[in-house]
Amino acid sequence: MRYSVTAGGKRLRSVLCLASADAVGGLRELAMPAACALELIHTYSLIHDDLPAMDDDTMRRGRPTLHVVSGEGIAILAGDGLLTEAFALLARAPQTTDAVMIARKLRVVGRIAAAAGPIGMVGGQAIDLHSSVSGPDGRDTFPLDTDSLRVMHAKKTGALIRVSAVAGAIMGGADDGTVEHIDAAAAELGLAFQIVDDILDVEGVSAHLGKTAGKDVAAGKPTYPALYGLESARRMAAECLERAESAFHAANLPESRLLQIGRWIVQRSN
Ligand code: GRG
Repeated sequence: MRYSVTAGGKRLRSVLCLASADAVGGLRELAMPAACALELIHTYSLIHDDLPAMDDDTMRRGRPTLHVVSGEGIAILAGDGLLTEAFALLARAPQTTDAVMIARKLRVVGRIAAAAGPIGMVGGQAIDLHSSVSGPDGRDTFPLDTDSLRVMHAKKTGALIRVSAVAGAIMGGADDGTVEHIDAAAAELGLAFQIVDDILDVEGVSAHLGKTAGKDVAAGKPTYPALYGLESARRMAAECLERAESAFHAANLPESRLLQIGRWIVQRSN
């Protein structure tokens, strides 16, 4: 667990969570347990995604993947441990007897569980696997069209990014309307992140990415550059940022770190 969590990574989900708490005028320390729990869940998903039964990768965060170093059994257990520990952390911190804070914590637990589980990340990963791997019964794969690709990404990577901003806003004490505007904006940032990740997979160098570049193309996976071309994919990411900006305006948060993070996500592909 420690090997993978301390390997680095951009900490995007944690930073989004803390920036969101800041943006709504909340105390950052109240959002810190959720920020850490989100990183634990994200790291678990990467460990399991890299397993031979899934994406089968040997390099992650600039290091050999966990199953290469410690074996598949330990990699599966490390992922299970990180996921479970994330919810233990959400339950125990911040420690409080205040009814308002307990209610915030419960909402955050429910939303993170939904985002990480079968209607979110796990479901998206299942769609991805089903579309790219023949089943044990030898049945053919089904290729994703552009709409299904969007839904798959919204669940697989978008849901956790989205809930990161939402969790920070809830722990920071935002009202329901603000939380929903932040949710809408973060959905756009999640899509932009995926589009940019696809662009970097085409253009990036493994040493810079910390993972194997060019894998999606080699595997014949439908990606945004493959479906729309590089320039259109870049434009689509920029349009996501514009829509996110409108949602932040609607939330009365026109200039916050959240928007700066959005700009950073999109600029990575330029
Ligand atoms: C195994 C249930 C289960 C889910 C796995 C997130 C995921 C689902 C798979 C990751 C596959 C992948 C490489 C998707 C592209 C976008 C993405 C999530 C990249 C990794 O996130 P970063 O770039 O990683 O934020 P760091 O290492 O910086 O934290």
